[in-house]
Amino acid sequence: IRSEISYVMIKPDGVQRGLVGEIIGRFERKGFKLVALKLFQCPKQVSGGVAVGGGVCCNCLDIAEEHYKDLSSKPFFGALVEYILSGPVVCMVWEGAGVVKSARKLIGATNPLEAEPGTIRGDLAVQARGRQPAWLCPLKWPLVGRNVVHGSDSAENGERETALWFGKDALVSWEPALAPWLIE
Ligand code: DAT
Ligand code: MG
Repeated sequence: IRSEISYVMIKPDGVQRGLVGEIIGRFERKGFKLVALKLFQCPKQVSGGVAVGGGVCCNCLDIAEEHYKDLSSKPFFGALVEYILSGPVVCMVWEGAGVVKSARKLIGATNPLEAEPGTIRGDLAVQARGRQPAWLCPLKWPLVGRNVVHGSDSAENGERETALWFGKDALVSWEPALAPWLIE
């Protein structure tokens, strides 16, 4: 039986800004165990040379919508799902007792302007409130979407999101050599 897992994803803004190493490094230094990792890009859906469905492949759309299903009634849901598929993301799974809550603390508050210094969002992001490109925010909703990283909000969602992005049995089982120096 394995301990708790958190699904952590570096969003397109984090990848584009070259923050992948910085973000992975924070979880690594903390001492959690990396059990899955991939760079993922939604394949563009093209029919007859023309992008269909906003150019986003149906399967990825299902994954992204399922990932954020708790927010499906929000006015920014469409923009959020579109954004998360707009470029490469880094998907990872971190394991350890208490990892879900701890990862959320490392990540910081949803709105980067409110996130404490020392957290990923607090140190590395500002909120995208204000004028947005129309494709990103047709409703002129104040976005907090460019907050560089996602982390599961419960152990159940850690399992659910991991299955969603990685499928079953994707986790690597290994014993870090440093384990006895991290956990008594
Ligand atoms: P978190 O990512 O901190 O778990 P969440 O699950 O409430 O936050 O929301 C998921 C993402 O949706 C969040 O990272 C950015 C976007 N979002 C949340 N609230 C928003 C809002 N009021 N306007 C625009 N985007 C929002
Ligand atoms: Mg969330």
